[in-house]
Amino acid sequence: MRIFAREALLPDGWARDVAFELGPDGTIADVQRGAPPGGDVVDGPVVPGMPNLHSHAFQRAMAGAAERRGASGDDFWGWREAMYRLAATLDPDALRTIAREVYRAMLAAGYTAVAEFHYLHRDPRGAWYADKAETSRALIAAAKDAGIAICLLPALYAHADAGGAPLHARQQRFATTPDDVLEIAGALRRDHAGDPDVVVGACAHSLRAVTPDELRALVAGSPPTVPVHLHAAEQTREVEAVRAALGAPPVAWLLANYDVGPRWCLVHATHMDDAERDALARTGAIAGLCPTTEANLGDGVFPLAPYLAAGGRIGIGSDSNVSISAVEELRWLEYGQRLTKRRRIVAASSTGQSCGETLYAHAARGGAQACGIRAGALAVGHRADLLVLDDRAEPLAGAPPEELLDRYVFATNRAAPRHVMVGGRWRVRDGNPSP
Ligand code: NGQ
Ligand code: ZN
Repeated sequence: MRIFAREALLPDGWARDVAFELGPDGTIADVQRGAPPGGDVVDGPVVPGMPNLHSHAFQRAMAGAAERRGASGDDFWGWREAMYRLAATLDPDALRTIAREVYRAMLAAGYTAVAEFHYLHRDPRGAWYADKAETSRALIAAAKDAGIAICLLPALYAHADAGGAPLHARQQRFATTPDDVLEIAGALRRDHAGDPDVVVGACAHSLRAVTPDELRALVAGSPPTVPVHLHAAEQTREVEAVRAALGAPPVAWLLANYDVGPRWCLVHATHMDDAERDALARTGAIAGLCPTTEANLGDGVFPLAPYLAAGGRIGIGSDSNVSISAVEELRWLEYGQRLTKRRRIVAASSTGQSCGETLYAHAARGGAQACGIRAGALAVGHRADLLVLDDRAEPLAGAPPEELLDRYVFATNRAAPRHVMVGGRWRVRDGNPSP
C-alpha cells in the first residue's frame, strides 16, 4: 500500500510530496520526498500518531462526577475514595464497554496507541475470576474493538502504603503478588505472540504499593526488554511516605536500586529535587506526564525546562481520562510552565524552534518508547501510526507547514484529526470510526 501526502512531518522536519510505502506488517517500508502523486492520496498534512502512555480507562466513568465541593479538604486522596467506589461497581463486561468507548475517543483525539495501567484484577469482592487474566483480556479486547494499539500493564499492587502496610478493604480488587502478575502477563504474551498491536509490559502500581523485594521479583521475572512502568512522586505525601520507609524519595530510590534506563517509565515524577531531576534525565527513561489529570488532582508542576535541558525524555498520558485529547495534554504541559515561570516558549530551547512541534515530537517519540513500540516518527521500520490533520477550516487552514503544529497544539478547540491510521490500517476516516 502506498500513501501520498502533499506535506508530511518527517524526523528532520516538514517535507513536500511524500510517498510512504507500507509493508504488509503495518510498518513503513519506504519514504520518498518529492514523489509523484499516486496510491492513496490523503487530503491533509500528515504527522505521527501520538502514543498515550498512561490510562486508567475505567476512570472515564467518573469524569465530572467528583467536581463538587466536599465537607473537608478536597484533595487527591479524597478523589481516590470516589474512584475506589467506582472501581467496586465494574464487572469485566462493563470494563470492556467503557474501555472500548474510551479507546475510540482516544483515536478520534489523535492517540494511536495506549498504555493501559491496569489493576482491577479481581472481582469487586476481592475474589479471583476463574481466569486471573479476565479483566486484562477485557481491556485488550476493547482495544481490538476500537482498533488502537495497546501496551497492557498488569499492575502489581500488594500494599496500601510504603513500608508494607496491608491493603484496605476497598483495595482488595487490586491484590496481587509478583507471581500473580507474572502469570497474567505471561499468559497474555503467549496469547498475543506475534501481534504487533499488543505489548504486555511489567508494572508496579507505585513504591507505596510494593515492597523492595516484591518489586525485585517482578522486574527479575519479566522479560528483559518489556517496558517497566510505575507511578512515582506524584503527591508530596507519597514522597514523604517513601522517604520514611525506604530512606530516599521515590526517584532517588529507584535510581539507586535499579538500572533505570530507556525501558522505564516513571509516571508523573512531579516532585524531584534538582539532582534527581538531572539524574533521571540522563538515564533515557521516560517521565510520563499527564498534565490534565495532574492539574485536576492538584499534583504539582513538573520541572520541564531543566529536565529537557538535561536531555530528559517525556511522553504524555490521559491517565484518569477526565480529558481525552493529545492537544490538551501538550497545551497544558506548556501552559503550566508559562503560568508558574511567568514567561513564554518553555519547551523549545533553541532560537526559532517551534514550541508546538517540539512538544509534539518529544511526546510522540517518548510515548512510543514507553509503550514498547517502534513508532512516534514517520521513518522506515516504524509503525505506520499517523494522523491526517484537518486543514480545511481554521485554525489550520492556510497555515504554512512549519506553523501547523503550533496552531494544532495552541489554537485548536477540538483535537480532531481528519483521518487516523494505526499499524497501516485506517481507524478513523473523516472523523468517524472506520471498520
Ligand atoms: C491510580 N491515579 O492508581 O489510578 C492513581 C490514583 C493512587 C493517579 N495517580 C491512586 N493519577 O495513586 O493511589
Ligand atoms: Zn495513573
